[in-house]
Order: sequence, then structure tokens, then C-alpha cells
Amino acid sequence: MTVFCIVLALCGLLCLAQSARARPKLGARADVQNSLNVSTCPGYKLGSLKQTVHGVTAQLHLAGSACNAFGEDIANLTLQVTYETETRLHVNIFDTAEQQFTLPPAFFDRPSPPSSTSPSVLNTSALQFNYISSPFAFWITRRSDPSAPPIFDTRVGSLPPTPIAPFLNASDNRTAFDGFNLVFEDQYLQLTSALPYDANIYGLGEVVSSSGFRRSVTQNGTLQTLWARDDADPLDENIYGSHSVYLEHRFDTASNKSQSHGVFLSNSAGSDIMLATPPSSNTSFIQYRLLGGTLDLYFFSGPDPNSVIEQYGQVVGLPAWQPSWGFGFHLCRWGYTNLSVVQEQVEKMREANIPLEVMWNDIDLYHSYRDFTSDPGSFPGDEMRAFIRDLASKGQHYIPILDAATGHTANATDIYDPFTRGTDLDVFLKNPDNSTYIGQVWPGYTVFPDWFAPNAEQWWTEALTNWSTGGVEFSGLWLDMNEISSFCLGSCGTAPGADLSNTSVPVTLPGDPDSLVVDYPEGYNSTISGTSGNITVNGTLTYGAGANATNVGGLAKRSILFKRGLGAAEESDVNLNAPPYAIHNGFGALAEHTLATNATHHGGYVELDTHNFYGYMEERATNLALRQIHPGQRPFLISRSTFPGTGKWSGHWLGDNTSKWSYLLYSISGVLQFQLFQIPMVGADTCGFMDNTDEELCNRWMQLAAFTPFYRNHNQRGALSQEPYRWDSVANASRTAIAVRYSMLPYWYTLFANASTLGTPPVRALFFEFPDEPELFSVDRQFMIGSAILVTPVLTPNVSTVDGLFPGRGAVTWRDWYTHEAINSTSSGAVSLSAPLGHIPVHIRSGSAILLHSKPGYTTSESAQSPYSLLVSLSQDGSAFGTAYLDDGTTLPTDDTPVKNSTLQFHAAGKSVSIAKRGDYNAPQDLAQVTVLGVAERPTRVTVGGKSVARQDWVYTAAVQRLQLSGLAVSLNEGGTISWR
Ligand code: MIG
Repeated sequence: MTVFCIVLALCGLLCLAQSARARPKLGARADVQNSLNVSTCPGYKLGSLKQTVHGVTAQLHLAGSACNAFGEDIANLTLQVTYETETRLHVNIFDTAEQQFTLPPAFFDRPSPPSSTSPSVLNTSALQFNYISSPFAFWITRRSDPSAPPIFDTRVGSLPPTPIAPFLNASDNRTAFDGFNLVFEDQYLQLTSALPYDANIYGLGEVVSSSGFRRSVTQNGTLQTLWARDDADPLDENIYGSHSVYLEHRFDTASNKSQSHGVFLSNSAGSDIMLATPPSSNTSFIQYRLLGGTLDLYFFSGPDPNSVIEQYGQVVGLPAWQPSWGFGFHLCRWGYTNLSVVQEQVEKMREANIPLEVMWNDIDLYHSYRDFTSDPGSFPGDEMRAFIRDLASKGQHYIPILDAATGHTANATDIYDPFTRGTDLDVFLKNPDNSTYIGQVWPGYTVFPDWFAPNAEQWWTEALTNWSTGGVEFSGLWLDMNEISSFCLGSCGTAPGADLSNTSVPVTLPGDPDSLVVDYPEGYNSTISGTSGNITVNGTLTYGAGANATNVGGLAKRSILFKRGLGAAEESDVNLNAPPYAIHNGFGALAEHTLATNATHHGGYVELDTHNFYGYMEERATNLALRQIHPGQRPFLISRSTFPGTGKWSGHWLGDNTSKWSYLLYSISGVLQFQLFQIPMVGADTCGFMDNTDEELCNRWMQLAAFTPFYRNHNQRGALSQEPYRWDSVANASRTAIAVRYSMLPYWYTLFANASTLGTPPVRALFFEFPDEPELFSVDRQFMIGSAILVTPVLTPNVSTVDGLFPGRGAVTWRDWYTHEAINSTSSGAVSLSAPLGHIPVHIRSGSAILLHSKPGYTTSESAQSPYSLLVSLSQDGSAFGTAYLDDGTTLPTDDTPVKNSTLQFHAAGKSVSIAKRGDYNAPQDLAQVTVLGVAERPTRVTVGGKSVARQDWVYTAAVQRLQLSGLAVSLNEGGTISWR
């Protein structure tokens, strides 16, 4: 957003002066500052190796004179190798003195190491640790095939310096691979591993990747910087979340079999991760460059993609249980200026009969842009309460935004209790001189909650409780700006001359006269079509001259506390403000548009070490607060800045995307990436956030997003209105897609139960399910919901067909969701599908059985009042299988008190489908309909529980091999069998 640059220009001088003032440790050595390569770094020698029950420990000693490349070499390291489970190997390399920063265990409950008496997997685990002593290097192999290329291999010390990133400025020699020895300094760590040439790598983010879900390893390579940043979804740069985990998928052409593994580096430091292949090399590499911390590595053996993700979930925590209403359709925008406008949206949605589950408000809600308020003029508390209770009476919900920064009061007569109370309870971040850190966000000057402060959770819970009691009776919360975003540089509010009485918004808002929103999607020509975004004129589609599939940007591609030291905070000679190695932060300096890295947390921790998990800490605190405010209920949270483990507390939206076709495409990779990150409740701003959308893009987007977990239409202030009722075609498309979504709710719910109990990703790339089909490895224009549903959305303007791949090489029959017709695909080639505007192709995989609501209603709870329907798609041998998880949809399971639940199992074989139930939760509805696809011959008799079904209650349709039973009243609690002869 250009608006921010203006502010930075205004406060630049002032704030720069401030951040220099506050910094006590600027004594970086000249040799450190000027060093730009690490090729002279000596590496380490291994000594005093000890075999333990579960692995090995050893000491590592610097193997020569220190290179002090970007900090000071740490002479003595400890290596700890732990075979934690059959599928997980933990390699931890840390400074023996334990001064470097590591994640505080009070906030991150990573699995504890196996006890000395627990059975050892040393000789049975799937992965094996190998090493050489001097220079120390290690590699990880599979026990099943020790001579295959290792899955991770740091024996790369002999390679010469190699420039590898042609897409970056050639003079930027920090993008050359130079020196491959292990480097472990106080402010710089470097680790390099060889990869197979052009390896299939997924993950590392958060990013809007121009290469799609599969990261680029050759050609341009990838430079993934991790430094949480509030920026509107630029391509290939660091944005809101920091996830140092990847999945590699290896295909063996000799056997036509694949295996996946995963690598997770548990470290919060600002970092650059590079993936590249040196020119004319047949080896690719990954190189980690970290500004601090330790090398705490986890390896997961898979061997298939879904199990790699599950194994990662066991380390960072499994995703939060979602309340069932969270899967409904959410409507939001920035720019609903008062409560009547909000009410009008709710009414218009109802009039148009487009399901609305949750109404949202952005910062328009606030009084003076302050958290925990509602504007007394435009959103009076009493009226808010009445409005929200009215929603609740109709089974609908309300979610407001919650910004991370807390407004600073202007003067003594300015009453803002959250600030005063927070000051009393000492919960705000400090400068190194112990003064309160004061930055600038929407309310003008702000302070920032310090989640390390002992009273922070209490203060936060109180403020949220008061907000709710005051009328804003939220069902869940939306956490924004938690990278954490600040618009001025440094603690500008404590700089000399700062005028704290100035509480005006420090930036121009989008939509204001000097910042009008005038841009449209690719192909939309407002001089031809007008400014309304309409593309239908008198019932026909009209397109601007430029609209075609090939000129769309980005589409032409593919085939507490703690025993350890305080980290940087108490190390000598550390440059907190500008570490000698400059990561490739999209904003340049680390402090730009966020806090100064010397901002100080309780306990003495500095922002430099903890920046990347500020959002995580807020998510955790807010989740815990919601558990107190709504006892026994599942918290619903959607947050912007995420970190490994966030999924345990919150979901995520993909941030400030743009109303462009290219971002419709990127939304798929975004959703897939967060499945890997174990934050499965994720979705994009539907119809696009920045710029104006148009009728056609919004139509396609409302349909695509109906098949992603978090489904919310959200829009920028000042942009063309884009609620789904605004255009008839969009209203139609939305009703159609939401009806499919709501009928599938039991299926979504089951997939999320599997995520919360096993870590299995609900949304899947095609190769997750068909790992041995290499033509799928870069597919991210289609995706699967669970193992049974394949979605093939239209991603370009002005088309009425879309190409899709139908995996299984002919062994799987794919049947159309709407018509039940089978796709004729026996090869790996693309199939062209009819997809006129308003139609999204969805296919059911043979061999699956899914439970549905028979009548999707206006809300998720209304949908759940209809009887169930069972959809069975038989495989070519006549079998099928599926499960359905049931519980009350809102009660929060805890370790001590699981909720009452049941799992239904559906088994088809030999011309019958059997239903069995496990668990003590009673299915609230009977089964009224059964549809079996793939019934090759017309039955003469159909029975349920051995009794004939009346002839008028079943229909056989030979053209699509379909047997449909209706009018049933089968109790799912008793189970039963449906047969045909
Ligand atoms: O700097 O609250 O990503 O969804 O509408 C903009 C206003 C602040 C950024 C969020 C966006 C939200 C907007 N916020």
C-alpha cells in the first residue's frame, strides 16, 4: 500500500534517530561488518561421541580459526541426535553454553524426548543418522535403502562459491552459495544440504509463490525469507507468517514408486532459505541462513505426503477443533460505516436467499480505531448487542476485527481503560531503557501487548470480556496486524518532540479522495463495460478487448520460564538493530513497518529473536481468553501472522490479495501450503481484497472458495461493493456452490476431525493422493477435498471450458458431482470439461462413500436439521469405503474430557453397503437417501436391513449406472445394510 510510504517519509528522520538512541549495543566489530562471504569458515570437528539409549550426543569444536563472517563463531557446540519415533528423527545442534535463543517451552509444547526407560527405536526407525567427524557433516538416509541418495546431506564442503540466483540483483553477492561448511555464530548460522536435481519441494513460507505450490529449485531458484511482514501479498517475498518446514517428494523412475519426507527447522530467527541449482550442476541445494538461535532439526520419514504432514503435526501440535458454524459462509468488508449498513447486508443476503452464517466488522466498528470499542455514534453498544442477539436467534454469528496494537491515550482526560489497565498491569513492550515502546498504527500512537508479561493473558481476557459485555457479543475473533505492524520507524512516540495528543490516523485510507480504488481484474475494461464491474449486459457476457486466457499475469507457467540464556538480548557484541547479515526482507531494514528489533519483552527477550512468533503468542493468548469467555466452547479465530504451532490456536486467511485472476489461482497454492503448515482452516479473501473486482471474477471466486475451508468474502475500503448478491449471476453461482458446500458439511467436519486427531490435511494436492503419478507433482490448478472429491475450478476470464487431470491412470472412475456421469479418462492426459459461468466442476472418486445433509439450508445448523444422505461411488471392483465423524459441533474437547462422539463406517462390496457405528454420540438424524454410483446392472430387488424397499422408493438410471433410494428412515445409530440384486 503506497499510503504507508508517505508516513514513513514523514516520520523517517525522527524515528531513525530514536531507534539509534535506544540501542545500547552497537559495538559491532569492523571485521564483522565488512565480511560478505563465508567461504573461509572452518567448520567443526566432532569429538567425545556418546551413544545413548535413543541416539548419540557429541561435542563439536571449531575446526580452525574463527571466520567471524557475520557475527562471532561459537567455538563449542553440542550435537544431540534422538530417534524419537519410528518415523521421526531429531537432530539438534546448539551452543554448549546455551546462550542462543530457543523457543520458550512455556509457550511451545513440543514433544518431550523419549525417557531413558522407554523402548528405543534406534535399530528400527525408518531414518538413520550418519556423520563424518572432520569437518563435521551429517546425512540422513532411509534404513530401507541406505545407499539411495540421502534425504538430507550436509557433505557439501568442497563446492566452490557459486552464484545461484539470477533473478536477484547480480551485485547482491549474498545470494551466492559461498562456503558450505557448517557456520554457527551468535548472529549467523548457515547449513547447506544437497538435494536431488530439481527436487519436488513444497512448503517454506508464507509466500505467494510465482512458481506455485511446487517451489522452484532450478531456473530462478527460490529465496524464501522468513521475517513476519505486513505487506499486501507481493509475489515471492516474505509476508505475514514464518514456516521453516518443507516436504520433499521423490519419485524413482526405475520402480515408478515415490516416497515423501519432511524437514522442519524449529527456529524463530529472521532467515533466508535458498533453493537452487548451480549452473551446469546436476545437484540442487537448500541453504539455511539464520540470524540466530540454534539448528533444531526434525526429519519425518513419511513415506507418503499425507503422513509427512501428520508427522509434522505431532511436533508442532495438531489443529484446533473448529466449531461447526465456522464452515458456513462469512461476509466482511472494510468500509461498512455504521450498523445500519451492516444490517442491510444481512437483510439483502436473506432476500437473495444466499446463505450467510457469520457477519463481520472491520476497524470501522471501532471508536477512534481503538481495540475493544464500538463507535458510540455509528455502532452503539446496545444496538450491537441487539443486532448480534438477533443474528444468534437465526443461527447466525458475529465476528469483529481485533488489531494487535493498543491505542495510547492522548492526555489525562482521555479515558481508554485497556491502555490504563494494561499500563497498571505492566503488559506492554518496552525500550531497552525500560520506557514503554510507542509506535504508530490506526489509532495514532500505540503500545504493543507483550505476551511474555506475566499479566498479559489476564489483561487481554478482561478487555475482551468487557468488550463483549458492552454489547459486541462476538462468537469468534479476527486477529489483524500482528506481524506486528507499526507505521513509524522505531519507538517514535518516545522520540523527542513526539506529540502524543495527536490521535489522528497516521495514513491515508484507501477510498479517500486522494487514494481512490480504480483498478479492475485483468481483461475488464471499464471504458467499455462501465465502472460497475458488470460483465453481463442484457443477459449476454461482454468482455473488454484484452480478456483472454493467455494474458493473465502469472498463469503462463507450469508443467517461563526457561533454563537457557536470553539469546541476542544478553550476548555481547551483538548488533540488535542491524545484524551483519542482511536477510532479504521485502522492506529492507528489519524494523521497517514493524517494531525495532531492540524492543524488549518481559524476561529480557528482544524482538530480534521473537519477532516471527508475535502473532503466535497473540493467537495463543486469544484462544485461551475465548475459552474463559465461552466456557466449554471451541474458540474460532482467524489470524494473519502465523508460526509453526499456530494451527493449535487459530485459523488463517491469506491476507491482502488483489482482485485479479492471478490471485484466484494463487489462492489454491495458499490453501495447500497451510495444509502442510498444519493450519488447515484457511482461505483467501473471496472476490479479492485490493482493487475492484468484477462480476465474472467474483462469480468464479465465490464458487472456488466454497470448496476451501475458510470461506469469507472480504473487500477493501473504497473498492466496488462485492457482496454476492450484487450481481445476479454471482448470486446464482453462490447459491449453487454454497448448496454443494452445505450438503458436504458432514464430510468437511469429518476431515477436520481427522486433522485435529491425526494431523491429516483436509485439502490435498492431487499428488498427496496419487503419489506415483509424476504428471501431478506440479498441479495446483486443481485440488482435492479429502480423498474423495476433486475440484477443477475455472481460473481465467472469458472461457466456458476448463482442462483437468483425472488421476488414477484409468483405475479410478471420476463421476460428476451434479450429473453423476463418469469422466472418460484412461490416461494421464488432460480432459476438457464444460464450465460455463456459474458452474464449477466437482468430481467424486470411485471407491469412496461420503455422508451428506440431504437438504442444505440457510445456515449450517439448519442444514444439519435435514436427514442424512449417503453418496457411494463404487470402484471398478464394486467396493467403496468412507467414514463420518459426528459430535455436537461446538463442545471443546480437552485432554481430560473428550466430547461425546461417534464414527460411522460405510463399506460397500458385493452389491451391498453396510453401515456401522462406533462411539456414544447419537446421530441426530436418520438416513433418508442413498445414492450408489457404479451399479452396472438394473437391480430387480433392493433391500434395507433385509426388507424389500418399495418399488417407488428406488430408481435406477442406466445411463449413469445409478441406484437411488429415497424415503428411507434408517437409524444411523443401529447401522444396517443396503443391498441390491
Ligand atoms: O492496513 O483493517 O489484512 O483484511 O481489511 C490494513 C483494515 C489493515 C489489513 C487486513 C485487511 C483489513 C485491513 N487491515
